[in-house]
Amino acid sequence: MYRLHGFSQSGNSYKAALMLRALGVQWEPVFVDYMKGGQTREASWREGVNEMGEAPVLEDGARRLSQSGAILTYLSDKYGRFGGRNSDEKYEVLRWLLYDNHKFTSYFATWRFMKSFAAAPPEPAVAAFLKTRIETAFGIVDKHLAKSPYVVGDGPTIADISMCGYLFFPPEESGYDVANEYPNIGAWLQRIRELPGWIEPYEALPGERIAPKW
Ligand SMILES: N[C@@H](CCC(=O)N[C@@H](CS)C(=O)NCC(=O)O)C(=O)O
Repeated sequence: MYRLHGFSQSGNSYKAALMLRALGVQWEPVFVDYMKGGQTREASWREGVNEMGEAPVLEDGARRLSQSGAILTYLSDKYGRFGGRNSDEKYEVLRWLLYDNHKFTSYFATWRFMKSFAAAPPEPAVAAFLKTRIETAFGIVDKHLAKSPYVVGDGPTIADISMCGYLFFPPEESGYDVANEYPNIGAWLQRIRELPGWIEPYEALPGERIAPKW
């Protein structure tokens, strides 16, 4: 039985939850009270769960892994699924995982957090910077998906599971209706929705729903 430390607002945790569900393996969530309790900042949590102070964390027996990209890669290697069909595809998957963590998920997740959940609204200059970075990355991915049904090759991989992690949250949380503004991303999200085990992010992991603040 795997244990996944995470919470419902966390798209990075959702990536790991989607993978566990796509694999059809047994797992249980461990709620991380990040939104109200700031649990990941506690010294005891960092010592006992993840020194990086981040969710998700996956426990597989005595093994403990953080970083959604490492978790996805570990599970993909363990079950021989969603990793690409050959060595060329495997490196393509790694290439998109790195792009996702740096440019695609990270600016968007930061922006959504500031817009919906932070204590104060984002400064205009910060908002402008993040929005430029988001829209550039979304444009690149939309163009890529015009020529390919999935991020790598013609079947789903952990690159898809990683990159979709924040895109199923309600548009009002980010102010972007991504599926409509970027049609190839929209069509790809529909394909992902049809994968076995797919679930809405707020159904995947525990955590009280919080209305957007700004
Ligand atoms: N690159 C990491 C990012 C993880 C991450 O930023 N997690 C957020 C929740 S979605 C977190 O725990 N943030 C705590 C903090 O930044 O203090 C991953 O993919 O797992």
